[in-house]
Amino acid sequence: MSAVQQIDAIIVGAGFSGMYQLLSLRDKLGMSAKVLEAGSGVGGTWFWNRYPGARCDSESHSYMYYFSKEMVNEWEWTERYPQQPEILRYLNYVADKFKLRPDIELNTRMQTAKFDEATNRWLITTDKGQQYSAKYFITAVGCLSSANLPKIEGISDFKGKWYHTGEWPHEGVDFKGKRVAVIGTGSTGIQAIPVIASQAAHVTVFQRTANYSLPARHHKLSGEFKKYAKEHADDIYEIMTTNTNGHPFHMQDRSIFDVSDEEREKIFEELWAQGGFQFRAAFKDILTSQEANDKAAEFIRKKIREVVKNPEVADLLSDIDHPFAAKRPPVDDHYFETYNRENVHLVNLRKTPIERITAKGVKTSDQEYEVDIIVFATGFDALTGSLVKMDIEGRQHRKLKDYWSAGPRTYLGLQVPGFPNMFTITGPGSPSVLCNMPPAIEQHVNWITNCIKHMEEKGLKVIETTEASGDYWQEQVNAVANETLLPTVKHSWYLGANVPGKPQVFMPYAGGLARYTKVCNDVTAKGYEGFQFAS
Ligand code: NA7
Repeated sequence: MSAVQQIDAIIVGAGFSGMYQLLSLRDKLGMSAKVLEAGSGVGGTWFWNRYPGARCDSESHSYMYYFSKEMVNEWEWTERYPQQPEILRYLNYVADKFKLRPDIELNTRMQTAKFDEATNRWLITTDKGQQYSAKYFITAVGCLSSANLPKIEGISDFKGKWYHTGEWPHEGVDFKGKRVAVIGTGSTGIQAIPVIASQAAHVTVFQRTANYSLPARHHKLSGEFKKYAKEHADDIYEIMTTNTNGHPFHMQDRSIFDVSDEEREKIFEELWAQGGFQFRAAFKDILTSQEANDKAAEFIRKKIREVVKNPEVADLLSDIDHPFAAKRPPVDDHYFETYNRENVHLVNLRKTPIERITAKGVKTSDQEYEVDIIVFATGFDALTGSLVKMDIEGRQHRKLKDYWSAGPRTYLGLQVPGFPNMFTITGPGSPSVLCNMPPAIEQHVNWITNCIKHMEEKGLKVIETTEASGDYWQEQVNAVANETLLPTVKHSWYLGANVPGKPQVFMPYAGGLARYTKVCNDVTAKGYEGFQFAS
């Protein structure tokens, strides 16, 4: 162990949130701060998720920071939806442009973080033997960063290779001539399957829950669009930060029943041809009224049946058991078309569940599928997984993982009762995964930075939230979720249902980014209502 280094803030994670937090504390407030990052490079989610077809479902001109006009003007995206390598290049460009690297410790995993009640400081240790004493401890670990590998019996017996999409090998995987099993048809599986099918000899897709998906209609960005996005950056950002999901378009202010059947069909057709999440934003009640949702869902099912030539396969793909967009809706590049390929076979796990992995492949209740490679596109221990995996101890030796054993409890998704001076960027209870992440991250980092500025100016030593604030916010999170169809899906990762044994609590704040931002601003205006300070 090396000597304890005194520092103002330790930040864990060098993705979108950790890098902007570092920049904000260091360059705006002139404080000392360090980022601890387990990976060998910056990028967070985009450093680890390198599976074939990995892209963002937000449009590129909205999937970026907006805090620097110079950067918005300088950086140039090439495609409508950015691919993983391009996003990683962007984040590396940001690290270089703002000279962040000297304050980022790569290949360094935070081991323990303990709040010392005598000094009101966090003692943080790393796997490299470093020790830091920091006034502020900020988690920037991402919402979808803890891979969920299902406990299917026999994985260690498998003689071929297997991979989880969220921990993809940097050298890539050669699928040429290989028989591949893909388990999982969430956003990741839906992105990866068409690309793997175009390379492999054969792909068997194991589907447990059929999924809606919207076509992306990817294309290279025209010079005209790039110019438009730069010239209208302020307007675009204004739209992104004043709507529900942080995307660069507003939800239409009309009910699905305000228009005739013919008109609705025409609107859906146009948006289907245009591609992307604009489809979801076509009517304001798609996610709040089951009857409205049924109309959108039926349109998508019809589209699946139009695209997929084999009627049995089309039935399987369109037999969807939940409302549209009540689970995270994927955006795809020729996903349903892929089932028209001769080298792709779909297995219905609802009828024939996986029994085990064998030496040769995947055994379901009715047959063994022999494969060379298994791809687990089985998602993440979302929102809380990465936080409870870390050894974080607050007041009176309260461990975060114990405190959250019945589900996450936060105030505004920003602080946890009993964990003073600790902030959680896009933590559970904030809009996070229900939102385009960069504007949600900027809002959180700006709020935290302003709060710290306030503390430093006033000479305050401690900020902490209370149990009462945690209870209050939990009620708010549940109340806004219950305004939507989101909690009606019992097998969703929004509720933690994808990880066996995880408490099932609706975790993100479903009230939308604009409404949430107003709540945070009101809290500040009322002298940080719900928080307590000590000097
Ligand atoms: P998701 O959306 O959690 O999808 C995981 C998929 O894996 C989903 O189809 C699951 O079926 C399936 N799954 C999980 N465990 C199993 C087992 N044991 N057997 C069979 N199938 C299984 O994760 P993604 O990575 O696709 O997307 C996560 C987010 O990343 C995404 O929403 C974007 O925000 C980016 P299920 O639906 O649970 O029946």
